[in-house]
Amino acid sequence: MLLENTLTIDAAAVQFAADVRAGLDRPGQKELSSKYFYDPVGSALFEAISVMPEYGLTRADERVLRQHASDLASMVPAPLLVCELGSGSGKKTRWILESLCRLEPVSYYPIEISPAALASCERELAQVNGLTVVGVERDYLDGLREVAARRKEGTHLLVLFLGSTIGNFDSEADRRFLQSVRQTLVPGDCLLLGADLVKPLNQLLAAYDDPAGVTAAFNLNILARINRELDADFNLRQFEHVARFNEKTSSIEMHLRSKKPQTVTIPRAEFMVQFREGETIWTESSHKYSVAELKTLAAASGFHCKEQWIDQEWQFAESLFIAI
Ligand code: AVI
Repeated sequence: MLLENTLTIDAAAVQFAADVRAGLDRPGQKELSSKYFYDPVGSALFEAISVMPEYGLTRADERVLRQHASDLASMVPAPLLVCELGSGSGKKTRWILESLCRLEPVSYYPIEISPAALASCERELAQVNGLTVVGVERDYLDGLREVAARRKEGTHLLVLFLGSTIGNFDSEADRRFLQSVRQTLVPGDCLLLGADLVKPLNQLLAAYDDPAGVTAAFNLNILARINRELDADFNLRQFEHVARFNEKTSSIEMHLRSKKPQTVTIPRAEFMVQFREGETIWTESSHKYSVAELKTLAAASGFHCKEQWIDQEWQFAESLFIAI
């Protein structure tokens, strides 16, 4: 067992090194995948971002779920298994689960690769009456397939994909991902998708470049992580956080800009990389949807959009998709 764990950790480190090398070795735009933001430091910084006054996304997500949880509960079929892609802290999911449990007992399967996140979600939801929580330590699609395989005949699935994580997928990858989700479902199963909507530019830029520098620290931490895990020698003070809106793709892009010409060594990736002054590493895209685009996305991935609840304070949509 110990050996198996060690191998898993090593495999993740090897993958991280390979991805860092491939991303920084690209001709043209250098890239690092935003999935590598979320080590323990990055996850804590993301928690801090989500309470920043400039970043309304997380609060909007929670507000819509709280306001419309009982509407949702009345629209989904029973009996039901609930699974969530990414357990988060479990805080906002509580509203939905409590409403569902008022109607009948519910089994809830948070799917998450981080055992620490699963444990805190289980703690958060332990007191909900009528709820059984079964953590699934897998990536999203493998975990979903596993839960789908466990369901009894006649039981429907409600898949939760909240927090606008869908917006961090590469362009077109959102549709491909939802198509893969759809393939694990049967007609009548449901997907509740949380997605951030397009909003005024000044509001978006402040959300991704807050004056206290929390988002900058979140972005720079990816370089600190490469230093910690791959023995690299990035000097974080020689890079700066950049957030800009790409009108064509309707996305906020985060980059790290090199303040001067420099060379960085990454021993565990057996790699050395040079930066020109002003050159950037593209670290994240956060797509901002329109309401109509979400309906089109549903249709393109095998769903019908049955209902949309929109937060008016911070344009954010919770869409209920039904598998057709
Ligand atoms: C997790 N995800 C939806 C966040 C977003 O807004 O795209 C990640 C984030 N990046 C910067 N701030 C927050």
